[in-house]
Amino acid sequence: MLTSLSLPLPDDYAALEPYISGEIMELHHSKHHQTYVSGLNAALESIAEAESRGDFPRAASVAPLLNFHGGGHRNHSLFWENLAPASASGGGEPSGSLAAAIERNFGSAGTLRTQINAALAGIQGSGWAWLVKDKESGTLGIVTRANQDIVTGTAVPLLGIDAWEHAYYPQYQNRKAEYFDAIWNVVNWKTVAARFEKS
Ligand code: MN3
Repeated sequence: MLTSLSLPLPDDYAALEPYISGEIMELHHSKHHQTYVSGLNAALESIAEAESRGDFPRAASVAPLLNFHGGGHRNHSLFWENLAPASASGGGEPSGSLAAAIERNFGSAGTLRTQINAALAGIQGSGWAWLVKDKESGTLGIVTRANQDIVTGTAVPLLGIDAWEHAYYPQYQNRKAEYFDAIWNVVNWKTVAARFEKS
């Protein structure tokens, strides 16, 4: 049972400034992500309780909550690891075999950024854009997911960008394209490369 969160970033919520404000990071992690964890715990408890009574229709009815909160927890856990202060591992360009794969699949890292930003801009409502690697073909691609739906199947998520309003609104308001541009300054390519190598 999940009861607490860990954040693999410095405890300093302001570490990603000026690109992502400390106010956003604190709200996003300590309130929004916590809500998904709490919701996931509640859903798991409801399912266990219903199953213990043999009430399987009730257990099944909780599935959408499990999907939403479980997805929210998973997506944010991956997202935090994708970020690092610009003064540390954030920003710059991918290197090594990841860089070669990006060039092969997209032409350049710049083109990849442009294509992910276009995918993010095309999301209607809340959702995510992901750089993924297909486990079978090794091909890289860009996918979007609505709400907190997760990447599944043979696609392995390497880099996720949160396009929910809570990820940018206090700082960027309606200028979400500025957030999509700015976040590249704090993308931790080392994490992306590690996931690429492992997949
Ligand atoms: Mn979020």
